Amino acid sequence: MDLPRLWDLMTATAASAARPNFGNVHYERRKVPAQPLELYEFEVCPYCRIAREALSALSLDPIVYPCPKGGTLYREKVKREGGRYQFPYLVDPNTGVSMYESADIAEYLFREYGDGRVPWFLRQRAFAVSTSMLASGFRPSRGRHAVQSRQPDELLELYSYEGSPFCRIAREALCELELPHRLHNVPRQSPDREDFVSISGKMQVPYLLDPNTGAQMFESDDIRRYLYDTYAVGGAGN
Ligand SMILES: N[C@@H](CCC(=O)N[C@@H](CS)C(=O)NCC(=O)O)C(=O)O
Repeated sequence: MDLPRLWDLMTATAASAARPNFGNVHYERRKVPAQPLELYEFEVCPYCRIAREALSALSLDPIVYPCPKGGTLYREKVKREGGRYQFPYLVDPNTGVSMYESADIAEYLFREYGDGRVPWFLRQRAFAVSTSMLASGFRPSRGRHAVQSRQPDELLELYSYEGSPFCRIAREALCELELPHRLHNVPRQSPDREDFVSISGKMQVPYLLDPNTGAQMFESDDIRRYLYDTYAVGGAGN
């Protein structure tokens, strides 16, 4: 294993350890949204992590519109519709609700799609924010800044759950390249795991499907390289 890869794995694992297992286990889901939720966010943002953990714990599959710093594709929509650049920003086309504020998003998701009880690791606000900041601190430059990209015609699909260090590496690349994707959350005990395994052949995440090219792959390192080679202007995985 080369040094950059080792460093990636060490820092991504440290980030996961700062929020150990939060969002990695399924919580009761009372219903599945008929139309996908939309999440505007960027990976390194600690508040966005809180929203992603809530979605992951409920095995909800939002369309993620990455909004890294310097991004030109989806940030404007948030400003136009919500009134300011602030992330995370959730849109629920099923109820017509849209909102900022990670705590409100977590509360809304558990009320609308869960059993109404927000897990302690999201409810204890000071704890949630400080440990989420710590997690981001281990990989401060990944999933933060936009890299110029070609946009795919169809949404990419990523199977993931929030606390996996390998999934983080894949999500960072999607974020940096501003690639919108359907994020399929399959935490432990998720009722959606069976369907996932019937598609992928085995229970392993991250798993990327690109309907634009037919590519499908496990392995975070391969996913990052593939995304940069295919979509970064000028190519070149990093
Ligand atoms: N209280 C908000 C704080 C959100 C926040 O400060 N987000 C930062 C990113 S971490 C932001 O939107 N900054 C503006 C920008 O990135 O342009 C929450 O919990 O959602």
